[in-house]
Amino acid sequence: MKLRYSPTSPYVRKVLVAAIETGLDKRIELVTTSTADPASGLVKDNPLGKVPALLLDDGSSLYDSPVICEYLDSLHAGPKLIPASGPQRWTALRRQALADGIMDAGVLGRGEVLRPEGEKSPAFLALQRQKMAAAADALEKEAASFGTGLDIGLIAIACALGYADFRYAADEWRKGRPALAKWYEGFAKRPAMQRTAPPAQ
Ligand SMILES: N[C@@H](CCC(=O)N[C@@H](CS)C(=O)NCC(=O)O)C(=O)O
Repeated sequence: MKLRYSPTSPYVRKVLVAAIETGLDKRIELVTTSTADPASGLVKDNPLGKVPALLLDDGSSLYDSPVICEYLDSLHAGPKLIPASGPQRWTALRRQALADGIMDAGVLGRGEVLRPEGEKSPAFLALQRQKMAAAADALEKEAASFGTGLDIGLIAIACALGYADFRYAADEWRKGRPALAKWYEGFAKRPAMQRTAPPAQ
């Protein structure tokens, strides 16, 4: 398998952490892809022109990150990252959706920051930061129940918070969210998180 990859994408990081945690990373070749470069051929693998996209050995491809994570989870015999049924399944998937929403807002906000002067919308950026803060507040309320577990929801949350550190350090998401900060401190020590940290800026 080949993974269309960018070292700064939080969605790619989620896929990589899932792959490492399930021992599948050795079967995945990383293909560094610039989404801004039409010559990369990305749209042939994902018409939306986004990473991650997973190229399967039969020539087909999968996207987006929740679909890729579910596919990877079907390939191994160990403990599943996506519980098969029951409340645990819906909690894990809801948490993944919330964390992916933090990534969505963060990536949209980042796009706004990079716009040329005169085209920036401070109100749009403020709205995205507000969404990130509201989602982090919701996570703080349930962080005490995260424990030392591992599932797709917790992986996604850690990657979203890692992205907040990477691109929105000035927002200091830990302030006023001690339970979330404590949980993240432990989770971020996992080798899979350490190996996939975004590059220093
Ligand atoms: N919902 C998608 C989001 C993927 C996404 O937005 N990736 C960004 C990189 S962080 C991207 O490729 N952006 C390029 C673009 O939107 O043209 C997923 O979960 O995989």
